Amino acid sequence: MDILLATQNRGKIRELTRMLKPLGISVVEPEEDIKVEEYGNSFMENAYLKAMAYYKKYCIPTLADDSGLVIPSLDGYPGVFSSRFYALDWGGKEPVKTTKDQANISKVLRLLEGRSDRRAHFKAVVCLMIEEDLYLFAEGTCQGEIVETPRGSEGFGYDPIFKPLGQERTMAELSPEEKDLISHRGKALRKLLEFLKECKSFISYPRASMS
Ligand code: ITT
Repeated sequence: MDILLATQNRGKIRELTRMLKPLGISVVEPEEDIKVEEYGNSFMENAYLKAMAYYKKYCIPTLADDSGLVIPSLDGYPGVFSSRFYALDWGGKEPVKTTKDQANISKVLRLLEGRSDRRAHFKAVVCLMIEEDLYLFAEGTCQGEIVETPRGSEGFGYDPIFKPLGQERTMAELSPEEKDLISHRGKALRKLLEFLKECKSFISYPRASMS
């Protein structure tokens, strides 16, 4: 089975590929940068918009991921704005000194300065579009808190400031395999794949019993 990854984010491509490949699924990376207007108000809406835009171009089963960091004490921000939080007026724009990820992190740390409630969770919604009118969603979350100083160099995005619940290390200090086991993306993807597996055994059951 070939699945197109509907994303331009290298971190997501790395993670999705390493989870899908061992299952015999070959991953197709988009050859061009498809611009998707992510105007949805939820991760689910945006995942659908991305899956649809890429599916229309390639016409093969397409997997999109919309995800982000939710911080209750910041009214749920960065949320669906996670990738461009640094540029939002909300909370004040943050200058990009090195990378956008770095600017996003600096803004979160600035806004949380002096706050005791540092709870946060990552959320991912994956959308597998099999045909234009046949698609599935699955959701995964990972609870944790925001540390005061970034640590670690694995992963991407907000990983250096996110410490998952029950861990002493930040997400960026975990190995790739450790992250996949507990991450929002890992949970959403496994849920989707388990459902597909169950569908397959459900559909093959009557045929098997007839032979
Ligand atoms: P595509 O739309 O092309 O998939 P994107 O990076 O713009 O790429 P999103 O709109 O879903 O994707 O934004 C997700 C952002 O949330 C991402 O850029 C990170 O800043 C953050 N994020 C999501 N998952 C993360 C993870 O596992 N670790 C750290 N940060 C993450």
